[in-house]
Amino acid sequence: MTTTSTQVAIIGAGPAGLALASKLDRLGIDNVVIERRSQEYVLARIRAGILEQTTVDFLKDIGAAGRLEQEGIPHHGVRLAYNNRIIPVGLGANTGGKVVTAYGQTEVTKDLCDLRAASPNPTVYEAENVSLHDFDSARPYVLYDEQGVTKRLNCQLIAGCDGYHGVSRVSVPESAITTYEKVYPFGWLGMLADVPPVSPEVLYANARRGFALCSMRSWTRSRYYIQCDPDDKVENWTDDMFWDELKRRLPDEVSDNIQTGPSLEKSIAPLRSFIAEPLRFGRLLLAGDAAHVVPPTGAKGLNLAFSDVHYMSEAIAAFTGDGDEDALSRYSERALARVWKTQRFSWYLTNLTHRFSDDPFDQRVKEAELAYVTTSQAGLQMIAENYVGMPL
Ligand code: RFL
Ligand code: PHB
Repeated sequence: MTTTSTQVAIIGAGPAGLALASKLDRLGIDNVVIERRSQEYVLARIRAGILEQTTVDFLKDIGAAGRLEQEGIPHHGVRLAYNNRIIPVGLGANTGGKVVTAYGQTEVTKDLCDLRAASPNPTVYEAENVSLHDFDSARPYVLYDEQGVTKRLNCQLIAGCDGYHGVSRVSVPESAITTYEKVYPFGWLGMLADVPPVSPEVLYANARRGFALCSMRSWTRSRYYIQCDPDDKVENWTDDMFWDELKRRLPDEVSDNIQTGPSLEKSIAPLRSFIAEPLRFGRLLLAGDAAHVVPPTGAKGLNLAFSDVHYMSEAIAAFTGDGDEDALSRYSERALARVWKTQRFSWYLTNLTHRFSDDPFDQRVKEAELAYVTTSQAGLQMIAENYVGMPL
């Protein structure tokens, strides 16, 4: 077995792990990233599309925003649709000028990988049997297999950035962790197609047949979603079936103008709300989907990963620089305060826009709530403030 050491072992090369690695590079803190999959696999995942300003600022700060500044599309508003009507919700107008930016997670990950490629600190892809040890002591370490050889990485801290299905959170003894979970009785069927987006801003539609969402990756590439059965299979949906169902759920003025075309990708994602508390276990810190999952309504998951990394990098700097142990616990408190508020908004918007049952009463109450929040200044402001993201 070969043994090496670093200051921070980062588990996972998704957006949270790569963003943390680059931030630590800038702070002069040594780190190693250990990822289970290949780089090609990581770069092929199609997920989020909407970045809060704080996420854009973070990417600028670490020097990963060059392409984003050229290609990202600012959205000054978001749209809610119900009962064949579209209600624009001004983001800038209701938040003193804040906006969100359409720029795919795939592109963010590529930019972060390119930045990482120039780092003197290593990234290990296709690491097998990753396991975390002794993080309740001052000498934690990580074991993993690389091309059949077992490696040991000694470190001061472990950052668990390995997503919902990762090894970090489940390494914590059950008695030390509290989890909260809500699994929704539906999923999202997503489709990517090279057709111009029908709506210049993200449109969330509550329809009696179920939720639909119109988004974009560029002015020539659209991303659409429809609520589906969580056990449904992509193979059950031809492109024509998808387009037909999408159109049925959108107001006439949208469906009459939608341009259809062959899908580049289709996938089904389950929806859940999940939080693990705290985010610090001795020398192990959790960030991003490893610690919490939000339903995608509201576009918050990726953004939460970045706000965690912002708080975590401050804590790591205080710990490695000044030996400030308390900073690690403050990380957990600061990050969780923002996570719970964001979790609330994602849950709220999911309830407001999705079909949970066949009961017409439920649907009418949602329509009444939509009528209320979209005609009340306070309601519009609440949606806009949350959509652009809580301040750090
Ligand atoms: P990731 O992206 O899951 O990355 C974790 C990485 O860890 C690796 N890994 C391991 N590595 C080593 N050892 C192990 N044992 C490991 N186990 C796993 C994995 O291979 C992976 O590379 O987590 P991270 O970095 O925390 O990032 C979170 C975001 O990816 C996620 O929150 C967003 O995609 C959520 N999300 C959205 N977020 C937004 O902010 N805006 C959106 O518009 C948005 N839309 C979405 C979404 C998620 C979706 N799906 C598919 C769940 C739309 C969808 C459909
Ligand atoms: C996306 O563009 O993929 C997207 C946009 C808004 C959401 C979720 C996903 O709430």
